[in-house]
Amino acid sequence: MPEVIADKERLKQVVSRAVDQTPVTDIHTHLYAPAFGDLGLWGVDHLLSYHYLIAETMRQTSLSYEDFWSLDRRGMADHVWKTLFIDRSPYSEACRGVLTTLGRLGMDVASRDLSAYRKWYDGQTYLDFVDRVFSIAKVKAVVMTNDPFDPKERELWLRKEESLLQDRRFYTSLRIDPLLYDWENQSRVLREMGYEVGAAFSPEDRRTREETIRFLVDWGRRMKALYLAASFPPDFDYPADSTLSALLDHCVLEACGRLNIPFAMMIGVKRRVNPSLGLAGDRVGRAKVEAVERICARHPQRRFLVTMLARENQHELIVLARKFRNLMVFGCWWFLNNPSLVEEITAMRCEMLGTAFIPQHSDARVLDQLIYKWDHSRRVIARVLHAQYEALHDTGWRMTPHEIERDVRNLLDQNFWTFVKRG
Ligand code: FIX
Ligand code: ZN
Repeated sequence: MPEVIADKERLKQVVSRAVDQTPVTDIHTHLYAPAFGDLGLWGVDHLLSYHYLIAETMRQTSLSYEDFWSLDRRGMADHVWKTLFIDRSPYSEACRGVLTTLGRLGMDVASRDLSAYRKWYDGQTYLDFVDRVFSIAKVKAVVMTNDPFDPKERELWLRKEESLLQDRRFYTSLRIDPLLYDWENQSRVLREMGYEVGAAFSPEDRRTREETIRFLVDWGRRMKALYLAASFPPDFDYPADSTLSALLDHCVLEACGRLNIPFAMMIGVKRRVNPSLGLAGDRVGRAKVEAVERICARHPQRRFLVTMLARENQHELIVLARKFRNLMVFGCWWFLNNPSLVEEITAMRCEMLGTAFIPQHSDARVLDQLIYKWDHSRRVIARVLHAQYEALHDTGWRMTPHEIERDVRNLLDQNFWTFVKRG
């Protein structure tokens, strides 16, 4: 007879254990498999110079942007460390993340000894470190963000495609923002690669349309992409009288169909509000959920993985997901990846979508960040799920550990794979 959970103490134990131990598929990261060489970032200096921390540092320093950017990686890390960790208490989410990471790797964060942390990293080899991070974070697979418009990455794909795909923990996604937002320059890149596209995009131009699809399908196949992806500004509208809307209708979704993969839409980022901050210079804006409604309704055969950046969009997006089975809501993206907001959003999703969503992705840019991003998220997800199961228990319904483990496995891992493979 399988165990039936009789009391609340045991219930709490089972939920915490399931959320803590279940291996995760991290569906959106900016990490790279070791074969990508120095595109893959790791180590304490990269942890400290993460763009989330640069944004926080630049509010608290008298250093000019120019002087900050003229520092080398180590110099930036030193400056962030002094500004945010020594001269002030590092309780922001991004600061605490560095400490969770170093601590879980076995370093003594109470020592505040940055040179000791650097020395610890000097003793690591990257390949072993990848194993160590995946094992501590209990991440079984990550999806990379692969950009054929980045000349360095493109060159690697053209030269050594096979070896880039060898590490089975790193999956690929084909990121296409440059094509959607900078047709003028990127169409030139396509032509250089042998795709006969015009200098302006017009859906009436059959050759340009077909050649763009051919490019997307070729690269989707070359990369074995699990999905195509792009980010969208707050004012994204669909359908609209715009190149973006035409590209989506006539090329991107057609390519997704031919590749039989979903399209991931990350909506609500206004880029380069302060260009002096580099990657840290983007902000959030409330977007139109109607655009998502119309794209899901107009393309019932296509599948959409959607995350929205504004807190204000979360409730509407969840309601929309109840209407469209071709819409899978995922993650608490970027400025939402803070415990208070993850808790609120995850609770709403549980209440309205049951187990049919993907609670989180890490967006890690530095390999080591997998440790803290998943550690912090798991704690919140466990808290929220525990409240859900406790309320269920209060009705008189009784569960087995196996049932709870099944649900958690779906949330942290299988929902993504089922959605990707549904086609
Ligand atoms: O567009 C994206 O994929 C964003 O996640 C990034 O551009 C952003 O810089 C980031 O790292 C957020 O976590
Ligand atoms: Zn991202």
